[in-house]
Amino acid sequence: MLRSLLFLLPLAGATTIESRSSQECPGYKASNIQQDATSLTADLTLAGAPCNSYGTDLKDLRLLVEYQTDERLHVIIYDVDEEVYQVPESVLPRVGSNENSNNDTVLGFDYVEEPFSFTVSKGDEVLFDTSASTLVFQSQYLKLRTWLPDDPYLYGLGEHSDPLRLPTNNYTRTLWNRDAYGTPNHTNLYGSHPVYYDHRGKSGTHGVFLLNSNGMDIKINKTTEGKQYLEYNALGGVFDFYFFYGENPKQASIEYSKIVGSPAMQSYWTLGFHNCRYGYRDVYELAEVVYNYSQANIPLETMWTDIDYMDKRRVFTLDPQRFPLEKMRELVTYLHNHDQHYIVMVDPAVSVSNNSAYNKGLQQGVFLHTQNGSLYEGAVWPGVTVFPDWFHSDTQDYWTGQFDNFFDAESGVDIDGLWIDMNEASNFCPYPCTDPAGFAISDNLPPAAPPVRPSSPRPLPGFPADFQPSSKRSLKRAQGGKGSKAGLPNRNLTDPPYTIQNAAGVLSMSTIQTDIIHAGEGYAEYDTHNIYGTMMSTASRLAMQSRRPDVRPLVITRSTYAGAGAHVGHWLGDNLSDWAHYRISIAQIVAFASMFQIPMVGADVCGFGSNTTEELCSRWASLGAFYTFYRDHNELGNIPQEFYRWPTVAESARKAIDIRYRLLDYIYTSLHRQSQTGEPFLQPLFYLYPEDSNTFANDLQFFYGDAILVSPVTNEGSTSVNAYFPDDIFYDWYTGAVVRGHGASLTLSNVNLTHIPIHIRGGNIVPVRSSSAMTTTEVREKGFELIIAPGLNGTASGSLYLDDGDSPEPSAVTEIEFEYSNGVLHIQGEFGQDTPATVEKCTLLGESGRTEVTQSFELSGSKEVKLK
Ligand code: MIG
Repeated sequence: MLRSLLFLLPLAGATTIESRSSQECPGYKASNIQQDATSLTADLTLAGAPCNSYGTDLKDLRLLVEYQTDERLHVIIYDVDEEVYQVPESVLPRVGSNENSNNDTVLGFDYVEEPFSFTVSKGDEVLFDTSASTLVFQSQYLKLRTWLPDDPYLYGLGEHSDPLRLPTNNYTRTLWNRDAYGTPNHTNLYGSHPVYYDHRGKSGTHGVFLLNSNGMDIKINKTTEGKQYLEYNALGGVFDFYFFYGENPKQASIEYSKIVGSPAMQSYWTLGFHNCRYGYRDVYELAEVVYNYSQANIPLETMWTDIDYMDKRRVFTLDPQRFPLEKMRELVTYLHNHDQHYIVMVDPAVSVSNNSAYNKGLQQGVFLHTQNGSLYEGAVWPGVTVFPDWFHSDTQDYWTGQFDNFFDAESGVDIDGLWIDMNEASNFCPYPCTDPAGFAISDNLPPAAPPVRPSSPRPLPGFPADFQPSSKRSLKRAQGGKGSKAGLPNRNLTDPPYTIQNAAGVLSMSTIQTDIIHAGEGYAEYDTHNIYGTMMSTASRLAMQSRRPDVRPLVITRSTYAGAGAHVGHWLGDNLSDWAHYRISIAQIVAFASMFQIPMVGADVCGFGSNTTEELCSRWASLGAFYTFYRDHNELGNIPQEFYRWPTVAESARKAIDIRYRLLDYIYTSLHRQSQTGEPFLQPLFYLYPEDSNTFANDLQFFYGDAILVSPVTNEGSTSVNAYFPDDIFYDWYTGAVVRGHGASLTLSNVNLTHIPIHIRGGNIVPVRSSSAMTTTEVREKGFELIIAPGLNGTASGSLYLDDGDSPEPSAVTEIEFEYSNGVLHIQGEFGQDTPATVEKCTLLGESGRTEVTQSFELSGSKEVKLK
């Protein structure tokens, strides 16, 4: 069926360059249309004189449309010669039509031959309609505009710090990965996720993923006539669209996971509380912090160290005075003996003064070179640096070798997880970087280490003698000093004619120069900039796997691209210790976890930059307990903010960690499910109430799995929160009191600084551990309590997944389904583990209060338990 409704809008009053170009460009004409049951192909030929507005118009294109599954349509428009860059399959493996279509295709594709445009619809409803402008496909510019309904509910297009529901007026999302200190809104941040979700209430939710890694501006705006549109303006690549449909937003997220891959499953311990700070002076200070947490009775699962541990900030080195190997090994052994963990940072850039890592890399030829054949040098923390070329066939070997050596369990720093930073990549030497050595960054160095440790440190009971005040240091401390798919030819790879709104300035500013050509196929950095961080992520994950094949590698990265969640988790980078960043972290974590499929995600708790306050840090300590990745991290130079520094913060953390740790198996079960099916764990409110429009823009509350509603206080000085409760039944986590939601906000008051309101959503059974503990290892030894929260219809269900917590492919697993109705709890599933878990108590919530049924039984087989 051809759509006949096609007209070019008169661009009255439009004076911007891109409008002029779209008016002048001829568009394409479709011919040679071939169609079979599941696909359509056509030739697209430039329909007039080239306009060459931002590069050269390509004359001959191909269209391929594939009905890949009932819910997914793939539409790709590419150059006949296939010279134009496409995201390599090694970075994002493509899905095909591997699922059987029942010929029940939900999404329809229609087109107009000339000027070519297409629509994607569901029944009578048009979801995407490119007749909004002429298609432009040039050597350095792609443009496509779709009409949207008025006042659309759009989400996604990360990474950003804007509201969860995207603005619809005069809004530009720039995707160009950037070291974005302070994560300012309306700018490009660390990662690129060119996928948006369009939620249409009852009619469901669809997503549009543009599989393109080039820099781009996506504009959401209205024409002068008030017609709503979304417009892509990309600097290259092809139009490679995946349209996917879900009956609800949750289902749409699941569909997206089928395209970019479902997320990596993390080890159980990674869900514990993590502490970090940039600026820890030496290994003794690390020990002090570990000790202080335990003295304050705040469970610290993992201690982290920033670039401070490095010798002059060179990767794969240790500062011999402040973080000497022997002491580091003692600290790590201490942590491991106490079921605690250790993580350090690694940056991609390698210092030219880093003898071993630099020379080895030179030998293997794995660093980036400029087009004239010289090594490409930039400046990062250690001064002049070179950058690994992840496309070089020996880079994995090089990277794995560095890890094997430096992080060797027997002779090196035996880390349990990895933190990777600066991988946008970040470069302190502004473009054009002609004198990297001139970028002295000594101003940023932490206070110099004292030549010897302060004379009267207090004893740290339980730590090795080396960490005690009177001990003779076993190690001599040095004295003094401080430590040929290159894409189309003839492109301007540093200063393309079309300008995206990169907040850093020109494309190459503060990053790797974009005219660099990579090894191997010869990809240009211009095209692959946005995947640099994800390639480092994958290489680092493989390196971690190689040194410890028996465990799931935890890698937390700053820069991401679509699909990164299959390999890594993400923290939100350099936020600030202010209320705005506290609030926006909610929108950011739910977007990453549900819409981008990177469920292991969190913001720096208490804020990274600038000084936090006791009040903010108290609130944040409890909000952060409901991120999936829960880490306190703070920038050098600001007041320390470990949770034990203030009584209220410590109390808030203890209370929230207690809840989180009791919920660990609920979290683990849900994350396991997401890793298998893509069903999101962290979710915005509208994911569970997709027909309640009051929830569509709510980004100050969220669901922690299907069962838990989190409603933090979000304003400074306030002790109350206006929390929205959909038309459903909820139960106060702390008291069990029923809150019958009526699709309206309720004021929850007297929320003191150490309290965070959470509610169980009716209809759920939540397995919790009977009590918390100081480590996740200890938590795993506790019995269970089943909290049964009947829904409005009186029934409830839930599940529990258990394995060894660590193995990449656990052999013995238990997977249980719980159902509750009419006073009876039904338990069934697979009970593969040797030692069955024990339920110690069932708690039934209801109008008449909490009924506790103390009854101990093993989860060893199907059974029914009478509760009334
Ligand atoms: O240019 O390693 O986002 O978490 O503490 C700053 C020092 C480099 C940025 C990271 C931050 C980290 C800091 N890094």
